[in-house]
Amino acid sequence: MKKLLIPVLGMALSLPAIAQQAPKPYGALPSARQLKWHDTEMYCIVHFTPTTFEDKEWGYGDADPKTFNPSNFDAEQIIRSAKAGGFRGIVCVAKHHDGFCLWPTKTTDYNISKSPFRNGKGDMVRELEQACRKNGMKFAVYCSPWDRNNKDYGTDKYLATYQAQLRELYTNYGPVFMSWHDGANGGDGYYGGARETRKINNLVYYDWDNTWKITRELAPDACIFSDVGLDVRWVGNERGFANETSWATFTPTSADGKSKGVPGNANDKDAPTGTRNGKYWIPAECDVSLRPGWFYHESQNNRVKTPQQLLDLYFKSVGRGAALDLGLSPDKRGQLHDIDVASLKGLGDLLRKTFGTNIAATAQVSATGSRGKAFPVKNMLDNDRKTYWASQDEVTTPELTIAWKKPATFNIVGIREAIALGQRIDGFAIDVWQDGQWKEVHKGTSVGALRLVRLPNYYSTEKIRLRITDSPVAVTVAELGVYAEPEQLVAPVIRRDKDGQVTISSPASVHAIRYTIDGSEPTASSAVYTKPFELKHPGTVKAKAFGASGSGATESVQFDIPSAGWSIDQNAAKAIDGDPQTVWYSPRSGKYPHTLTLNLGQSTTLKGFTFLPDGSDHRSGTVYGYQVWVSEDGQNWGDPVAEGRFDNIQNSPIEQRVLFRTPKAGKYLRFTATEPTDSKQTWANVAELGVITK
Ligand code: FUL
Ligand code: CA
Repeated sequence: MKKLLIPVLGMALSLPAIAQQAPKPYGALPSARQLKWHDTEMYCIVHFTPTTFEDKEWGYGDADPKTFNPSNFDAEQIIRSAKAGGFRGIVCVAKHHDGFCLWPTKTTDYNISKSPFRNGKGDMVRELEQACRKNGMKFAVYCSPWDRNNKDYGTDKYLATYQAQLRELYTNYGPVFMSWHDGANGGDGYYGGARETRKINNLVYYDWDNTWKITRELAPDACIFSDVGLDVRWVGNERGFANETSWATFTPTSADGKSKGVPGNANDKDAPTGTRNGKYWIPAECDVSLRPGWFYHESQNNRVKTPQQLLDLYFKSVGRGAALDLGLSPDKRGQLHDIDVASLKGLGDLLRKTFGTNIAATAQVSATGSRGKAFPVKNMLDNDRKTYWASQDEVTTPELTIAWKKPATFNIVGIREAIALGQRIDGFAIDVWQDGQWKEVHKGTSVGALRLVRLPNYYSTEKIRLRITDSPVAVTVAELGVYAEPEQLVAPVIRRDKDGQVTISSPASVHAIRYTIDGSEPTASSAVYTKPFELKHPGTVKAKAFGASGSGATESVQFDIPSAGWSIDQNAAKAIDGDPQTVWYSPRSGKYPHTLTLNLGQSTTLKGFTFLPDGSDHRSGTVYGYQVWVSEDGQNWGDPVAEGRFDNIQNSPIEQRVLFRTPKAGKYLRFTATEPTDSKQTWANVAELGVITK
């Protein structure tokens, strides 16, 4: 099928019909090296340096090289685990901010030859590179510009060292598919014993124009990654997703928009979306770690992302035309922990089961406004991104219909544009044929390299329609996919807002969610959830996913009175808005204790209180010790009604329910955080504060 392009071009020359010619390219276009990068889609970045042995995230640059002593480093174990997860490449952190080089560099003594690893004869960059080549994985390098060990950091001399390090890496370990340039820059460090803070002007210090000339010269196939490209942009967060609308084109600038952007000083806030009709083709990479940190910490073994969480990130990165760069953290042995290995394998299995069969391939596909025989609909179903269907020049809102003889069940639609001709589509809609008519089930925007639409429900239907609703020029579709994700009967998520509206959703597509509000277990005859409902009094909502193959785990949430009509001091509205995702943080400069006073609007007999901490990976200032008082007038508080510690809240940041010694009536509740789980974090966070009346 790859040969198809050649006869197409031949025909275009021999036939007079203009319709047989390829559509004219539109806007900024990808280079050949970027097209190859788009094919890669998912890769991993590996952090393993003396910092691992210090249990830190940012080494200071003063660790003794002798501490870098993995007991059983195994590059193959790392690479094969990544491959089992469906990943196609590895970015090797050859030098992190601590300055320690994992290869025997000539540029500094602070390198692997001074460590006990392989008796000072080791080269970890080489071992990872060879394991990649052997296993058919692409290889790339990360070399931190910021170097907290180098005594010359901040001077021109260091720039020459950094450039020499890049030369060594490109020359000795190439070809590399990416060169990864971190924006983190300047600050305190060891700096050869100076132990001081060094600041650089990141707009000029690294002379990026000339530094990247070295990349182009010695690693012509490498996509340069940084906050500003040149080839691939940082998505602007380390949470692993692009915006739902995410353009591959981008116009980078400095943070203030006044000059040319550089790594560490760029318009990162625009990066999740990119720039429609931007100056350059600079698609996004979404970097996120498998664990909370980029480095291994034993204390985070229970916070490894699950296969389902990773699949969700896949949809929000790769499925939005970007790439997923997942951080892997070898432990002190120099291998991935069993939990990490299992999670990767779990993701790979889910991806294979979901995308292994394109249901559209067995369908009758038809299109309106087709360009002609040289761009047939079958080009969308040949699993080849270079061949494509196209519309006539004047047809900018074509429709594609996918029809089966017997109803097919699906929950995912995938669309790829022929991106070599630019990003063209501005909007699209998906319709499903139901009860003798079309029903719109989704509306979308950008497509580009890939748009995966994961619908909240499965549909069984004889036909689906993809309508392109907006495009400035003729449309191209390189691939069209319809898939059914293996049903994952995961527990639903139950939320109630401050006014008492209950919403139930499922993290994965489901056939139906059934629920109860009387505390009983949901069964196949319980009510099907279709839209939010009201629950203004205390009660327990239980919900469960029901599918073709049985039912999943029950989620149960006990609600008390809703927080409508409550008020709180310290600008802490986020602590009583009913939304666990919004979190009040006390000022970082503050000190314990931290106190919040809640006004319930009317006197109520209180039996206890509930406390929810920030549950995100980026949480800090988790409250450990507390005291609570109740008062009628907000003046006279008496003795505390509860005091103690939230056990294990650091590792398990779930809702805490505490009953008072004896119930007490009052209009006001005062919550005092008396100590944090980590004494260095002198601030407090509160995601939700509530009361128990029942
Ligand atoms: C960040 C660095 O500061 C982290 O330590 C990590 O290397 C990540 C991939 O990039 O900016
Ligand atoms: Ca194709």
